[in-house]
Amino acid sequence: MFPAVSMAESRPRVWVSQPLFDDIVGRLAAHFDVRSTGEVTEHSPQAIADALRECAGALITLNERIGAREIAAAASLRAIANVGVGYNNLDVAALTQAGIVATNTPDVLTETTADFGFALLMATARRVTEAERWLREGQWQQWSFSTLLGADLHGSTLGIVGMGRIGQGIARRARGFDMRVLYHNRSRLPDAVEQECGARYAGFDEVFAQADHVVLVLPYSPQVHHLVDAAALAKMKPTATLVNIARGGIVDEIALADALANGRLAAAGLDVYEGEPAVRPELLALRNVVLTPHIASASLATRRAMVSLAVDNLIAALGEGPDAGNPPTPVNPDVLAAATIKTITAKRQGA
Ligand code: 8YV
Repeated sequence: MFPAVSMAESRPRVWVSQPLFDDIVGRLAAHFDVRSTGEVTEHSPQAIADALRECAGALITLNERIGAREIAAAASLRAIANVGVGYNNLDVAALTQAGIVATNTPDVLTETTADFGFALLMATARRVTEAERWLREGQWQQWSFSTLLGADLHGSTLGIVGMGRIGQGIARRARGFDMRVLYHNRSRLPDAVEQECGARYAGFDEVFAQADHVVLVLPYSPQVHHLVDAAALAKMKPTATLVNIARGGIVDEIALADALANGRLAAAGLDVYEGEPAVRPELLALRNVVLTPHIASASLATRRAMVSLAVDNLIAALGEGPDAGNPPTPVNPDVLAAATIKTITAKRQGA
């Protein structure tokens, strides 16, 4: 089922869950017996558990959810390298408890994702995709001076919820558009960073009430599930736009579709959905929502950089290569010391 890239049976086995970039993933073959899926595959939890059973490590994407059930029979599993900065597909507590290192791919995607957040914001506020559909449908003959009127970005107030690296990148871009930037975050940023971003800290309610455009860039956790619900949407100006490039579960999509359908919100731009790859029919039916298929980090250079970082992480987390024992971007660094000991022991025992 899994064609082997390398057949060196004595070496630790790793699983690559999806086709990524062969030339980059090929670096794993210098250290490991690599099993890869070969084609884009929707893996069931059982298939993931089966694939992990004999593995020391895995290179996976956001489409693979890995928790206690998937690792239960994976006695030799020591590292999971996620290709993505967000890692809500991983049960980090379960991995940590099992002494398995988890890694992600921050930084390399920051600017590309901020670019896309801005692109989606502009497309949403200025109704770009709706206008293209209108033109292709041959409606230009019906043009009037008030056709497809949108909202300005320049001079408006931008609200950013989640002011990590990507949120800060969006704020820096907003300066070029003379926008006033309010942000809400778990903690307030140092003054110097606020100044560099030209952003002012505000409460969640204030951001939602004052912003002409709100962009969501916060990490998903159960605590922020449906953070943007009917009550939050009701605080927004009816002329406002909402953009989500974080995770679908942060927004109550039914409440959003209702607000968009009933003129309580002007428009939304969504790159992420609660039931990906499914998109709710209520959203698909609306004209005033721009829908993209989770592509915020999808520039060629950045996707390659993400895979490269994930490969570096996996090699190092499994005790190989120049950074053996020190993967560049672990998400549960606490297990690293213990995992290093486990790796050395396993190596000594010839596992
Ligand atoms: C995805 C992302 O990784 O990094 C993240 O957290 O959401 C994206 O960069 C990418 O779209 C592949 O699913």
